[in-house]
Amino acid sequence: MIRDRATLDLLIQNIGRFVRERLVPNESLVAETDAVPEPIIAEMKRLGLFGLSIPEAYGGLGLTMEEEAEVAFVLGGTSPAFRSLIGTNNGIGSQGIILDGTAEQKAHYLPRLARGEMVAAFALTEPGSGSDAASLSTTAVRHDDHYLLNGTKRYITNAPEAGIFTVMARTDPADKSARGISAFLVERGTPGLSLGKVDRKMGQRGAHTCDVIFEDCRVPAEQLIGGREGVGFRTAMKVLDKGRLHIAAVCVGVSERMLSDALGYALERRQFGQPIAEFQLVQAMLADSKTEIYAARSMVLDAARRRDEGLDVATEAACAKLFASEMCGRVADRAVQIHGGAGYVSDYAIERFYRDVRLFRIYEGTSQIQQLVIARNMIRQAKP
Ligand code: COS
Repeated sequence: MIRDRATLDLLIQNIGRFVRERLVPNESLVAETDAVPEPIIAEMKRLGLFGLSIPEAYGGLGLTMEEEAEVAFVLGGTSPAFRSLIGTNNGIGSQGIILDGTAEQKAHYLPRLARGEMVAAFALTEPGSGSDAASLSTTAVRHDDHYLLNGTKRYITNAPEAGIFTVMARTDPADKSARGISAFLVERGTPGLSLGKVDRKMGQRGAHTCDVIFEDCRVPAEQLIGGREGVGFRTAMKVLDKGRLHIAAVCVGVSERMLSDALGYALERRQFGQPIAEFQLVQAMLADSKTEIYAARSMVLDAARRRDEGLDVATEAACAKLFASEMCGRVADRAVQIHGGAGYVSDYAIERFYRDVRLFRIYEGTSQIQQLVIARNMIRQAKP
């Protein structure tokens, strides 16, 4: 749902200009230094990028899913590390509070997240539990007015920057199923919370992940999301439904950028006396990429509109994430191929993008988990 086309177009124009003039020229610097420069973060805050999907009542822009998807297409036009910094505040870091938080939790955290004063992270994955998220073993044991958390969370995006963590932990040790899991808001600086060393990743330098370790971490009982035990896994799954759609939209944007770079190179690079864009085998790669991007874009927008209508889009979000992230990998591969030897050296952005986009097929649910979600939902619906 687009609430007001003219307002959205203005926002998209502003963000598009910011991407072209400020982010694209700084891509190499971010990759070299493994950090987004402070002045750029300040500009992101001023543009409202940390609060795109946080409701207006809490100081965010309150974008609908369709509007957010259109913005993500534009943000995808540059290194995914920039998007990653604002991604958790708009997505998996804040959505648990937005969807299931108490009025007090919303009022306390959302305005700060919207302003970018605080970064939020989502702590579900553990050393022993990734795709099988419901098997997590971090515990949260109630003692009077607080819980004691123990366990380790792994590969947590933005953990080094985060001021608040949405943490899924088992409150009922006797219940090994998803129903024994609850979600907590744990602030950085809480005694017993520590961070591991920053992971050295294949790509997306400038975006950081690390372990988050809880050792008798004392969390006040009012930090239980929604004040209810046993519903934390459902909260996490609902958060991921939205997150998967967002990632699918980002995949479309990044694919458009890679294709644009590949087309630019194909028009410039001459072999056998003419630009390589004139060769039909190169044209096939360009055309297949264009077609697949268009398909993914259409899927994302359709799923986003359905979500805005209040429909359950668990299946459609998984379809969009699966198709868009796999498509993005194919486009990256073709774009490197079109660049030839130049695509394998770091003078061209495509070498970096090729590594950066590999993550899209893995995080917020691997492609295989998306397949599993889609097929399971089909089977469930087909049963009488
Ligand atoms: N929305 C709301 N509730 C949901 C849901 C959704 N999309 N998906 C599942 N649930 C609920 C189920 O209804 C069930 O609730 P009840 O116990 O009340 O019936 C509960 O959650 C457990 O669901 P299910 O039985 O399907 O859980 P499984 O352990 O079998 O598997 C998968 C769930 C595999 C889909 C889940 O573990 C998953 O998504 N794994 C990937 C995790 C991931 O994406 N990690 C990335 C890290 S974050 S970057």
